Amino acid sequence: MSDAETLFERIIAREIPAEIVHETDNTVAFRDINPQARTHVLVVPKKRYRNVAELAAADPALLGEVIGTAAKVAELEGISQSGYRVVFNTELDAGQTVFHVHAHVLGGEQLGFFGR
Ligand code: D5M
Repeated sequence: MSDAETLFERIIAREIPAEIVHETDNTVAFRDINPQARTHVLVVPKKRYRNVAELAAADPALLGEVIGTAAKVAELEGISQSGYRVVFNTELDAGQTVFHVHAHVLGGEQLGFFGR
């Protein structure tokens, strides 16, 4: 990939601190620095793809692992029964700011509707 590195590679490499809540061979989950819900965790594949579309096209099994890690995080956070949302912001209109694909896992309270 020719794009510049993002800070998530540095979190994965433990070069900058983050509160890591779960890790598998291929994914890392850590708390969002600017939480938008009581529980807000990001799940990233260790291998970098720019966005979820690139990940889905290149490695659907790894996308499955990211979703599986999101579900595991929900269990660990105690929100798998009360409910949670998994979001992939994709490119600029969706507000993607870090171009290393990541799933937002949001929950721990009633979430508002979103769109505009
Ligand atoms: O989401 C990018 C998310 O990344 C955004 O919710 C803030 C979060 N972020 C940014 N820097 C950090 C660090 N250092 N630790 C943890 N979380 C961080 P996007 O979907 O691209 O808008």
